[in-house]
Amino acid sequence: MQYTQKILEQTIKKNPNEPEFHQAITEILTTLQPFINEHPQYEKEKVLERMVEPERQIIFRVPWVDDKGEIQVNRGYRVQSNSAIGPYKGGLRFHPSVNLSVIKFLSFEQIFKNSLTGLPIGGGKGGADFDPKGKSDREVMAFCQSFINELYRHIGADWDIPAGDIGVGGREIGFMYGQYKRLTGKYEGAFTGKGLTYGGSLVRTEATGYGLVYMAENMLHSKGISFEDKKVAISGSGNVAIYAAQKASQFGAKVVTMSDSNGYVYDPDGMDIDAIKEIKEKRRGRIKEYLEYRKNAEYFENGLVWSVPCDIALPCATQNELQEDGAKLLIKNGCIVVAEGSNMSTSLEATHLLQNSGVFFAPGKAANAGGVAVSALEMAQNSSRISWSFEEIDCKLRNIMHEIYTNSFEAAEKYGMKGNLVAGANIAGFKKVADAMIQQGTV
Ligand code: NDP
Ligand code: 2IT
Repeated sequence: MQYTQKILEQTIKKNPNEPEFHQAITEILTTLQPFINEHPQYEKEKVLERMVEPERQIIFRVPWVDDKGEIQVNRGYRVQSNSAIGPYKGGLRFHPSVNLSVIKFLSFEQIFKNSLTGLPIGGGKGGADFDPKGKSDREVMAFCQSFINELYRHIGADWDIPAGDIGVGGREIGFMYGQYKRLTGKYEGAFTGKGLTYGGSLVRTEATGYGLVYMAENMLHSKGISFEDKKVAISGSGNVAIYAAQKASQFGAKVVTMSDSNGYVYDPDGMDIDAIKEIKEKRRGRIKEYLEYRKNAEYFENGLVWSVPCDIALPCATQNELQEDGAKLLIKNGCIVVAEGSNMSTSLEATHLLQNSGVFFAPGKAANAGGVAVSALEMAQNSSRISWSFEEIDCKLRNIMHEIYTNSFEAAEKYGMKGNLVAGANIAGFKKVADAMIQQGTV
């Protein structure tokens, strides 16, 4: 049996009931085989056996008091997967669907994503099954403080640097940073995505969405086209979706749809991004409230956002949000490019369907790496106690996305899988981490 297949089967057996983790390792290990065949030292050094086992998994109780005076208990996680090329780096997700499988898949993906950025950051991820929806600011603060009362001992500016993800934005990072500082007495860049008044970086808020559009721009350019006058379908209406929509619109495209977990809106005139920001960033409302802003817009409860015809699809909500039914609709409607804003947006079957139908597809670990890349730039600014301008960071971000595209494209081509950015990103991300692990001995 081939080495990658053997490790895949062993790992699935050893970690039962973790479907998201199984999916993530299946995608990576099945595409690495041609590369690993050419480099037998990885098997000899048991690099895959080591990589699929996180360096450390921390699971903890998070008790807090709600506004009624009742005690609530959530479960917190931090999975520190790999520190071969830098300190653990990755977001925190607060959502009721969070469990060990979800955090392990995100943490595993983060190893390769962070390596692709070309910056010195290892892979980690964390979160809790806490639902910030409908909670008061005080409840969110109480939760965040309790979460940090345990997590603080496992993180630090040179050890593990959390950031945002689903349900964790500027408000939550602020509360967590404040509590970290009280407990440790250290004013250091132990988080990224901080507010601009206390060490945050310009462009971090926009970075994932902008970076996603820069990736799609490279993909379109390879076909001799641009965003100008293209129709773009975006799922989600959170941080990634909003800034992807903003940049795509700036590039002359028309964003025709956005969604949340209740439904999607279709706006034939192109989405009004300021209205979405007002609803989601200020009011913390629902996407259907968009109808108050635009008379031609329509709202579809529980509908499939991928049924809206588009040239470019940018899934920006959550894992497995684009399945075979959605992929078939995109193909039927002539979609040219799909780039994942969310991590593992697409099921394995849907990915293959898109690729086999000639849709140019970019996986999240390449396409959404702009967020963590600017996080690494925030860390660099914090350590040197300086801040760069918006233009400077945006320019670095655009270059990083171009490098990720080129490195992924070339790696795929070199191993006989031209145009397969999934394989290319996995190979390019893997090589640096694997070589660093071997050079550091049995780690
Ligand atoms: P936000 O919490 O800001 O927004 C999430 C959006 O996705 C909301 O519109 C939310 O709708 C929707 N959503 C979340 N879960 C589900 C679900 N189970 N079913 C349907 N819709 C859902 O998160 P982000 O924008 O930060 O993150 C979105 C994705 O991008 C995630 O996969 C994340 O891992 C990934 N990502 C984020 C980065 C970042 O810098 N923030 C960096 C790289 C990747 P609702 O409000 O109804 O829940
Ligand atoms: O999935 C991701 O890359 C993130 N949520 C951002 C991680 C980070 O450390 O900025």
